[in-house]
Amino acid sequence: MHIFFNDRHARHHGRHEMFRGELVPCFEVPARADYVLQELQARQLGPIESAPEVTIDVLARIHAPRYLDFLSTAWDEWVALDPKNAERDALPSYWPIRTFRSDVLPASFPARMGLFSFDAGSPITSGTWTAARQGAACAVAGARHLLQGHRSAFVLTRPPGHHAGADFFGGYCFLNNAAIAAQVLRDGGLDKVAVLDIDYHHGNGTQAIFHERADVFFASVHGDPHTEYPYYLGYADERGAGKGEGANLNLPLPRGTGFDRWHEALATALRTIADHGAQALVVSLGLDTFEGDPIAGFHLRSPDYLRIGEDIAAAGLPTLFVFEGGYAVAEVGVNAANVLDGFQQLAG
Ligand code: SP5
Ligand code: ZN
Repeated sequence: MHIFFNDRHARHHGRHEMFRGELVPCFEVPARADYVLQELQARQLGPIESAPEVTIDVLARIHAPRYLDFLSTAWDEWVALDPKNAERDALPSYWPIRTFRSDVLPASFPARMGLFSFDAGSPITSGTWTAARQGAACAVAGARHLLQGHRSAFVLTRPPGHHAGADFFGGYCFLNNAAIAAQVLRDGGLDKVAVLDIDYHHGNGTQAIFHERADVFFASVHGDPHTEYPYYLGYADERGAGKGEGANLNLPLPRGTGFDRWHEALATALRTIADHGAQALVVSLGLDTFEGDPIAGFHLRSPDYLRIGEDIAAAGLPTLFVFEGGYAVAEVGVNAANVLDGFQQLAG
C-alpha cells in the first residue's frame, strides 16, 4: 500500500491546550506521526512517498476562501499583536455564538480566531498552515492514486482533519483531509463516495460539509456526544438534510464500549455504505478507540485493529485511509499498522 507521508507535519507543534481552566500539554504531538512511520517502515507495509504541493483552488472545493485566507496569515497576525507572541501558541478567547453575527469579518485578529473556531484546545503555531496544507496535499495525492486504479493508500499526516468544517478549526484539526480527498474522488469522475469515520470522536466537520449532499455518504462510529467530545453533533437522529437526506449515519456508543459491540456497529456502517452504492471509501482512521488512549473511553486492544482492517477490505472498495486521532503515542504506530496489515492480508 502506498503511503503518502506529510514530511512537514512537525511544523505544527502545539504546546498547550485549554482544559477545565488550565493550560495542559497538547495530546496531539509530532511524535504520533513519527511512531506510525517507524512501524510502517519496520513492517515494510509499502513505499513511502511525499506529495506535490496543493493549490488553493483544490482546498477551496471544501473550505471557504475567507477561512483559508485567515489560516494562511494567522501566525503572522498573532505575532504582529505582540512580538512576545512568537513564544506562545495562538488560542481563541471569544466566540460568536447564537445572536452574534458571523457575516462580518472583524479587523481584530482575536475576534477572527473565535469566528473561525469552536474550541480552545487547538493551538495555531508558527508552522500550522504549512503542516496542514501539506497534509491536505497528501490527501489529494492519495485520492489521485485511487483514481489511477490502485486498491488502497494511506495518508500519514498531522494535524488531523475530521473536526474541521468548511470555515472553522477545532479538535486539533484545521483542514479536513478526508473531505478534501472525497471531493477529489468526486471531481475525478466517481459518482458516489463514502466516508467511514472510526475515530473515537464524532467527525463533526466532515458530517457538516456533506450534510446536504447525496453524493458523499458519511458514516461514523464514535463515543456518544451526550458525554463525549465534540458534544454538539454526532447524534443518531442526524440523517442528512435536503438532497442529502438519508446519506448520513451516526452510530454513537457509550463510553466504556469494548470490541464486540464496537465491531457490530462497524458491520452496520459497512453494510449501509454498500447499500448506498459507493464506488470508493475514505476512512477517517482514528486510533483513539484504543483501551490505553488518554483522552477517550473505548476498550479496543491492539489485535482488534487487524480485524478492523480485514473487515474494511472485505467491503471490496478502493480505500483511502486518512490518519486522524490516537494519543497513546507509544502504541499508535502498532495500532495503525495493524489496520493496514489486516487490510492488505485480505485485499492482497
Ligand atoms: C482528532 C481528534 O481526535 N480530536 C480530539 C479533540 C479532543 N479535544 C478535547 C480533549 C479533551 C482533553 N481531555 C483531557 C482529559 C485528561 N484526563
Ligand atoms: Zn479523536
